[in-house]
Amino acid sequence: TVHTDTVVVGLGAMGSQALWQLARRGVPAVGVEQFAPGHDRGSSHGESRIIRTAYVEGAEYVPFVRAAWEHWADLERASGQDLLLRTGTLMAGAPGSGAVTGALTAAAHHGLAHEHLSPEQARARFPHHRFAAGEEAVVEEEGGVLLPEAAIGTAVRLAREAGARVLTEAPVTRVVPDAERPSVWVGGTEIRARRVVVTAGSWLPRALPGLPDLGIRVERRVLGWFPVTGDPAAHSGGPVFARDEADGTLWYGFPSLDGRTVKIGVHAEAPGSRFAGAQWGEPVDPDEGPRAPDAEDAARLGRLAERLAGVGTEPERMAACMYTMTPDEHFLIGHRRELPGLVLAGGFSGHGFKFASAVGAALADLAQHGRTDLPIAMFDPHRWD
Ligand code: PYC
Repeated sequence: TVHTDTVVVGLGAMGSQALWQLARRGVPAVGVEQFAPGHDRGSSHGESRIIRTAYVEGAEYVPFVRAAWEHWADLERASGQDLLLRTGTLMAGAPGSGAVTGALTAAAHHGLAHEHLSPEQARARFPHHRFAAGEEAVVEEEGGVLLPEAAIGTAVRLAREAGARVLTEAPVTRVVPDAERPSVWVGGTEIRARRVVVTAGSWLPRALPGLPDLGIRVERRVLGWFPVTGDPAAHSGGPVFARDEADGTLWYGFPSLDGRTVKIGVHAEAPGSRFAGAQWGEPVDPDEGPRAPDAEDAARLGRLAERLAGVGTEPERMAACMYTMTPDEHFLIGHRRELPGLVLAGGFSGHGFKFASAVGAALADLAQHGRTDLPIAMFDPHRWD
């Protein structure tokens, strides 16, 4: 039996940050990862993630995303690595669409610097986007691209350097809740701790059989990299973007990071589309992983690539990943009374990565002190009681 203060189960986006936060505070900690940190079998691969501030999913996220910006800067300072490219954000859609009104509402509530562009202004400012008639835009400077694999690798490296023990290729076979001495089993080895943080991504319900059914659902998503055929400067210099189509499709993309390709993906399919599945997207068993991208995915994404100018419509490559959805698409961070001694974070519903730096700090606070000053009340895992 190994003894430590805190075990972190899962070293993806959230767990890697939690482990670093614990280790830098001098807390003896062990991180356990079933694959290798930065792997491509979960929800934290694909080279780029968006960070934005005028939060479309709810103005109440803004204080937390501000904390995340600070913690990302802290990780960059501590590591000497560039992990966040500041590009600004473009949100576009019809007047009254979710992306436009959500961004405007968040900006108004929190006094965020932004511009609201008419369709003519949007066209003139972003000629590398083909907007539909009437599509307007909200632009904010506080947006950018996070590098997920580098962020995870860096946090794990710093955690190790600060004294954390890291077990990789180490599937957890059991997590045993206990108010005083919870434990984690890795094969035949028991790791006993004061607290266990469970950040198992799409595997969260599987890792915690005692967790009641909260309606968590794992879904497939596909990303595509499309060749830049026009002016590479237009696609390299632009902001990250989210576009809300008239049929309800919400898709997103990045400026070119390699000068040759742009990455795009669909966040939410139009309700009722054959891609949307019964309720949301196509369900996935996390142990099997999402189906590999196919010709239908290429055609689906290619139709969106047509809405960019100077970009080919055949993807150079694609990747599949998983979203772990909660019924309200808000996160789960905190305690569950059926799981004493455990702190959990999950259900990031396809928009969590940008918060990982602040989630890590909140999890370290919860593991150490049972509470945090970070604004996570809306993510209470008991909110549906
Ligand atoms: O939260 O910005 C976001 C995002 C982009 C793609 C998926 N989620």
